[in-house]
Amino acid sequence: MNAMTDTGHEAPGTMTPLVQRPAWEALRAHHADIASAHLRDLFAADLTRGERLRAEAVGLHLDYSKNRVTDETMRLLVELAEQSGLRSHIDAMFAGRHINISEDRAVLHVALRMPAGSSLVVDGTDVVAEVHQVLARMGSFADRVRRGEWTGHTGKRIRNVINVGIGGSDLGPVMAYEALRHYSDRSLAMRFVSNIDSTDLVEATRGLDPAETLFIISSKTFSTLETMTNAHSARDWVVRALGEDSVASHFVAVSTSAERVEAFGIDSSNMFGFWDWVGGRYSMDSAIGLSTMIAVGPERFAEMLAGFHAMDEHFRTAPFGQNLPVIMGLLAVWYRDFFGCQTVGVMPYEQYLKRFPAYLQQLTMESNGKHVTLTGEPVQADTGAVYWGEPGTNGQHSFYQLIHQGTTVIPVDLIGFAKSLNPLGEHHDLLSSNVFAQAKALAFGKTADEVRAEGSAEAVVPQRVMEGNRPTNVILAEVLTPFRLGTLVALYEHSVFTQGTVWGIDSFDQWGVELGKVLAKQIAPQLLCAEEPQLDHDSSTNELIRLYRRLKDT
Ligand code: G6Q
Repeated sequence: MNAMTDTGHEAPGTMTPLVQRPAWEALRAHHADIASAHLRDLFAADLTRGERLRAEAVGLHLDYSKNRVTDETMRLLVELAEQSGLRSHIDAMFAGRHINISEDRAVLHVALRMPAGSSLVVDGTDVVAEVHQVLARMGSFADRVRRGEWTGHTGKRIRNVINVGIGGSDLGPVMAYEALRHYSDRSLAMRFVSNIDSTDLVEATRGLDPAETLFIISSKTFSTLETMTNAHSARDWVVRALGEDSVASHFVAVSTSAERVEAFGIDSSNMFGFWDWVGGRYSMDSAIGLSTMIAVGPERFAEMLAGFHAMDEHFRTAPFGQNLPVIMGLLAVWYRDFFGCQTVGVMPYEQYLKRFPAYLQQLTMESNGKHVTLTGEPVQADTGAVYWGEPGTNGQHSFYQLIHQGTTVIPVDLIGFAKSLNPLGEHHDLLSSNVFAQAKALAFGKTADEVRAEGSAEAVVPQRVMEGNRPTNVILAEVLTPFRLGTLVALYEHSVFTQGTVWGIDSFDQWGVELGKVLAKQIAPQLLCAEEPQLDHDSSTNELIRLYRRLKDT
């Protein structure tokens, strides 16, 4: 038994290095055996494979039979999870230990969705009680806006709500708003401003009446350059039209810093707080979700939280071999490290999930794009893959060609629903037929003999052959609801956690984004100043700055 620290991690130096874990070594040997096995043969040799290699939890069905695995692979992957301390790491997260080592913080997004009345005491404080106090304040505020009781400075009803935030304070709110648009109050226009590019704010406010517009300034730190620049410009836009004392009626804040919120001019009674144990990319179900709650109402928001919590409980308690996030996380490790796959495609066959891939990019890549372990050693295997995707069927008419016939293997998650929220003729069955068709085509392809049997000219047989053996997960559920969205996001959150635990990295810091920010702060004055600045960057950066200054002065 390895020694544990109070962070819930194996004590530094006591965890067997990744590549020396017996399961890793066994997987390496096993991979050599099955790497060339074709899904056609695996299915032909095992008629119940498609009935067996599947799992279900809280209404999400995962068919992972079209992956390049056997029962033995799955057994070894589960062993790898065990030998990587996944069980104790899960327990440590749920107990509020400081598993975000490099920032010395607890990682408790799971507390954001614990039901009222439950309790999680961290450092002497019941965080669940605090969460529900904030939820109650958000709920009454959201209701007042939705009922027209919260009015603007001139007494007009609020018709437009603009969330100003970036990264974790934007991608979750945008994704959730789009995903739950069906359930939203259509009399409210919801918009989102993130980019420091002024076009974003200018286009978002174009044609709007400031007297009917409410800004939610969403920033954990309330110091992020993009958000604060946009917030000040938004404030100017309101004040120009309605006067200085209109700010209180048109601005609310979501932040952990009451001091900075007040310095901006927003009364702290109009601030909704959260805590440093909520990472930005894990914050859509904290007060950062205020725009979501205004759009769909507190009851729907609570349903979404219940979905998150249901998946949390599944992840916390289910045996690894039947645990959806664990299975998906382990498969991700299998492809990344043993097949060398560099990217993963996520294709929702649900138009409302059009921003889900963009949301997942941050969740997966900011979390697991790490090069050292928790103890600062170079990580011994490749970490986080590039996640990307588009809704189906659109992607089929653009980039799927490369997935089918390119020279690189791209594992794909296909997400489908049995019911449409907007049934119209045969649309939905036609859409869904593509989910199953793509999974089948990717797995089984088309052999040269099959191409010839179709009467193809011999000269183009090679072009028309589809190799197949392209892995997919098919995730299927009944219909997209707030509850379902919660389960889906939590599925990927915990898959990321599983991968990060195997790699022994800190999935909850993001030091890699700092350097660029610091350099931009140094360069900005050199672009803004009237006099030609003294430049001491590398010759390329110097030249680019000079060129930019010349071009902007022409
Ligand atoms: C997420 C990151 C990052 C963060 C943004 C916005 O995990 O920390 O994307 O969410 O930089 O930060 P603020 O909310 O502090 O403005």
